[in-house]
Amino acid sequence: MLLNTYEPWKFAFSRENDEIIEDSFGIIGVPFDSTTSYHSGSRLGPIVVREASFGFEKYNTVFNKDLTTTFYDFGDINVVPGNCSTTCGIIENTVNELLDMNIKPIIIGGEHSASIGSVKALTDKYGRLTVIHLDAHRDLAFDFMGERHSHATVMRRAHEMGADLVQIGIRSSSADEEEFVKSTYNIQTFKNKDVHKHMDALEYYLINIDGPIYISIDMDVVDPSIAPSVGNPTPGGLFISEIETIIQTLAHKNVVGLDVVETAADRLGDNTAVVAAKIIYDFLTLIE
Ligand SMILES: [Mn+2]
Repeated sequence: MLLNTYEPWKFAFSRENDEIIEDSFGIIGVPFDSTTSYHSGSRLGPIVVREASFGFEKYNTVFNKDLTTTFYDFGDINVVPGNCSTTCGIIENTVNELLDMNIKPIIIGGEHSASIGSVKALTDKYGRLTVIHLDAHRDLAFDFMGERHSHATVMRRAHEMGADLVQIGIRSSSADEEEFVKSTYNIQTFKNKDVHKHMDALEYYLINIDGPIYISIDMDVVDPSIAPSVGNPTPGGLFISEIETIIQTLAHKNVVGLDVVETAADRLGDNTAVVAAKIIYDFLTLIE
């Protein structure tokens, strides 16, 4: 009998984790979408993104490079449905466990609030982070309908933890969020059209960042014609080649963690899941 069984519960090309090699990367899934305000469904993101990862080949032809980075897939965390702050605490604890093993986290969401837990753990370890935030939205509300732990407040919480923010692909925000950005000195913005027309300026800015970097990618930063299955689809988004350039630029920097969140797909082979998997695959191919 000849059987070929792939493991869609683990990201393609991930290593068995019976023997951990330090200074590597560890994937964790966060199947949680309790504060989603529009399209729900991102709790299934970790499954569909992992499954989509099996569509890629180990040699990354775009970058002429083999995927040789050591990384593990530790599975999904146990979320507490309906309780965002407790779930963020579990994410923080899990990321701390990875950091104790000298493993850098890659989180597959799930709603964007997952970043609150990982940014907290990484800030405790490294001190002040620069968070490179790719998103259609600023996510800078102080609270969302009274909730401080929410997918709409995540970057405000990161800012409170001392992070410098670089927001890329922005094309939707509130007047309060714009006022907040003006009132503070350490939030840099590259709106969608800045990326389309002035990629060289963005690359120059990213290359010159010092210190530890955390990358947080809300899949709604991508144009909805390419990645429609997200919580809040917003027209006018980035294209694949632009995301590739941004990842390639950051791969030379001190990136201490990545999350790719808000994939709200419930179907294998979904476009958005494929794009999310490609972003993680490109990152793992390029990171040094
Ligand atoms: Mn968003």
